[in-house]
Amino acid sequence: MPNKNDKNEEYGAKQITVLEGLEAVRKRPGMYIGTTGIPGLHHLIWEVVDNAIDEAMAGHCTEIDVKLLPNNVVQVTDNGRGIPVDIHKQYKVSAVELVLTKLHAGGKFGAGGYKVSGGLHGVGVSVVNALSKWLRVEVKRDDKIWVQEYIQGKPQEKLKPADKAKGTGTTIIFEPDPEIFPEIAFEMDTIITHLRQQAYLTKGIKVSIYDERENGKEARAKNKIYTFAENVPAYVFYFEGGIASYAKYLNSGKEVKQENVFYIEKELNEVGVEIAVQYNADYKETTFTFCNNIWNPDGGTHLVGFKTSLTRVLNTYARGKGYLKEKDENLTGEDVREGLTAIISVKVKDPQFEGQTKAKLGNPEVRPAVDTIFSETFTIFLEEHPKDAEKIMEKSILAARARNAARMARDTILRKGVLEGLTLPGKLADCSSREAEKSELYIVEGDSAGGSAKQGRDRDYQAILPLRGKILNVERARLDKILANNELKSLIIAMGTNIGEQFDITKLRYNKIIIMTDADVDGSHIRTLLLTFFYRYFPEVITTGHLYIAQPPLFKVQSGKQSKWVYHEDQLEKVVAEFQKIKAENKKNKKDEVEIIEETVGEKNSEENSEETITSNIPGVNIQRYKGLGEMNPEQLWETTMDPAQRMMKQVTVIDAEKVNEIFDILMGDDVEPRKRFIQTHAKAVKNLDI
Ligand code: 0RA
Repeated sequence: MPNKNDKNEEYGAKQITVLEGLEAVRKRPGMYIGTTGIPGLHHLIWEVVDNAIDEAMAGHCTEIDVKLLPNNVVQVTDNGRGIPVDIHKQYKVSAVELVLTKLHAGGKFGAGGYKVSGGLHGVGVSVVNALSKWLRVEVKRDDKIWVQEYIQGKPQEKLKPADKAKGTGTTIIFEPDPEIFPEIAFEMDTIITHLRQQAYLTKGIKVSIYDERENGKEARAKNKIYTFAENVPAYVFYFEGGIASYAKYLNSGKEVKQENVFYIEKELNEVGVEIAVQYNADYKETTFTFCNNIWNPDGGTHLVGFKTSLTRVLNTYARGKGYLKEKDENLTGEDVREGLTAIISVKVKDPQFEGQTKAKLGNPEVRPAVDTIFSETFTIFLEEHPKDAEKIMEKSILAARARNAARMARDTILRKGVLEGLTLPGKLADCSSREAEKSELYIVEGDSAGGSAKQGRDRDYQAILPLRGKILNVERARLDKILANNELKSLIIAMGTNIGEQFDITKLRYNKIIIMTDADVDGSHIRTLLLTFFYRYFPEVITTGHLYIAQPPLFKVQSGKQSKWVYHEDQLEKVVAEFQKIKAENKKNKKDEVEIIEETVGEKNSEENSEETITSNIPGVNIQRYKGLGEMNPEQLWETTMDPAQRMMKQVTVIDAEKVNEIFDILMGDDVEPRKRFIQTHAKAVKNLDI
């Protein structure tokens, strides 16, 4: 630990502005690391590692060690050149101190080359220093080891040589400042995932991760995957093949359609381009784009260049080799991207990111660079690997055929007017109002609940559409199949908006569309299927705020003549406690009478509905669990779930469309593995799983 009483050196005017810069970071950390929550905390590690990766990209570093130590201390060591130790002429302090105290100072010294900095992170190690309770830097250079310590960004002494040492490298040890970060809890999984990705993107780098926290052993034992020995890395990542290994990793467990992974690394007009491609037998496309090792989830100019090039090259090849005849249409971008796994990683000098989340690359020079390099080299690849080329061709042409067949089917169906002018489905109990503004459509699971809802509703403005059993999983189904499904067809007709190209939101017949399913596993499955259906085919119904999920109660708590509906697991305890209090008060007032009532109610319930009644620890307070809508009579259903004055509803929003999409893919797509993994990792969050 640094000593607070050490006399600081005299600072020149420039050095003072430097420290004011770090004060600004401490005042508004969010501006520099996004958030002071858990992601921001991990950001500190990424920042230090980024600097080591910069050294690796410049060809000077081969190993990075990341250690989690006791008391929230993190240590990152690299074998790069070491931060320069000489005194900077202008600032009159060591370069080490400048790098650690001046915002964005790192790049000043670099002899050209690409920097990770300038992207989403890339704020510089000085930000880590500013946000650390203390930080120690050790630099091996000039056969010495140089050391300096800081407290909240302020140097405690000058940089000093401490010992003799061979080789070069930098170690940064820091403890995030609890004054800045309300919670300090590093997550091994987050660190592993990020560093694995960085290792893939930096060919030949060896990244080792150690967990040496006090509770590290325990955490490792619990997770089973980490090693038990001290000083042995929990994980080591080293990928000779770089992103080619990454593509293989993404395709592991899948049937691949290409024996040889396509891989190229080349530079054109100062843009470094690295691309890996391997097709698999799925329908889905998996493309990851990076600029200077920063993931760009929204793509950008590199993605556009790649897509155009891929479509053009495969069409040229298909025509040249006779896979496509003169009369045939060109393959579309979507055709050639079915089952594609691709990694596109570019390095540019001055990266520009666009969009609200800075997730999209904007540099215009990147597009032609990627296009040219990929076109030239992928054409050669196809010529040199005719078997792989044939498989890619077969796959793309099959996709094109399926697309045409679906379009033709849809055209005929739409021409025949499957939806237009059709009378409302018989199962629909429509409301009397014709004013969409005040009308509501309840989509109800099962006929029996549908019956209760029909009886319980206000028929003036509430319509009921019962759905029988499980509806079609629309994730993989094409439009023609959806239109042939009676449950979904009824729903589309009832909504009145039509579907696909004919969709028109202004024709929506109800202001609120409310999904009402049971509070069990089946119910949540049907709800997910319906959400997928809306998300894929009626996103506008969601974005314009018309889709809702009804919230039927989970329990009824009863004591004597009083009862209360409970809608959330968390509220149960509170409500039971309330009843206990009331009961105690009643007891005080009219002791005998209450006791008699208790006994009758308790007995009656347990006889009638023995399975559903959970007797609470408090005698005379009954908790009844409601598993299905069908267990409520029409009046109860109205009172608890449908009456606008009392009901609870969740409005469905697409806050993070990407995320919803991903979860839908995982839960509804073809791959069983990710679904299993998702369910396993989220299983803990599901209380009272009802199987
Ligand atoms: C400035 C200039 C040079 C390297 C570095 C900074 C550097 C910073 C960090 C942070 C963690 N590890 C690091 N490794 C290097 C270039 C050095 C030279 O030209 O000799």
